Amino acid sequence: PKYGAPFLTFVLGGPGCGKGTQCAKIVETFGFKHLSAGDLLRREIESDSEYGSMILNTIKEGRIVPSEVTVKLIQREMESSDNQKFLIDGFPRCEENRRAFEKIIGAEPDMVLFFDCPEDEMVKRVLNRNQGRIDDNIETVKTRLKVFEALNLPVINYYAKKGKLHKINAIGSVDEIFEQVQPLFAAHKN
Ligand code: UP5
Ligand code: MG
Repeated sequence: PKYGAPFLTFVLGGPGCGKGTQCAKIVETFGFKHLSAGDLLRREIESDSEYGSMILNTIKEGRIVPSEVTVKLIQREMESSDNQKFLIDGFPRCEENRRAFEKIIGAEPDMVLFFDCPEDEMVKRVLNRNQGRIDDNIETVKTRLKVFEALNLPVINYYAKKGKLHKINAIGSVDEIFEQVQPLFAAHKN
């Protein structure tokens, strides 16, 4: 049995801003469980999931997978984890995602990080990544940026109004950026 509410952090920012990279450092230093929504969806494509081809096509186009699918994957990971400190990376991507999470999980994030990065830098990082992701091409990146601006920025603004948003300047070295991140987790020092 799990006692008490989990501690939830949403990690947001445009494509290639460095969410996954900074999450790895937070895990290392503060012992959080990292749940990348994109990684969970890519894993679902690799499994025999009935949603596999739909997810693949949606990611290939840089659009957003239906909320029910993504929230179920996140819920499954949360419920099977012993760790109650979660970093939810790359989700919620739109207001509908946010509302579905609140409804299905019945919780809101304790804090939200926003890695603020100029578009040209994000494009450069994505195109230099070279890990064979089907969405790391200039055409899809353009759509990912548009979708981020139109649908994810409203979610970021929502959390800013709620006083939960921590905006981080995502330009600089990985360590320089982590210098800004670290103090936000001071209460979770092991
Ligand atoms: N890098 C990192 N930090 C750097 C720094 N400070 N200086 C220089 N280089 C730096 O980093 C990207 C690259 O930059 C890496 O090569 C890294 O070494 C370098 P990374 O940490 O991977 O950035 P991240 O923000 O995680 O980039 P990612 O591409 O994963 O972000 P996206 O938000 O685009 O991708 P995600 O995997 O979250 O989603 C992919 C797709 O899945 C979406 O487009 C969507 O179609 C779908 N999706 C949903 O539908 N719903 C969801 O809820 C989630 C995803
Ligand atoms: Mg990522």
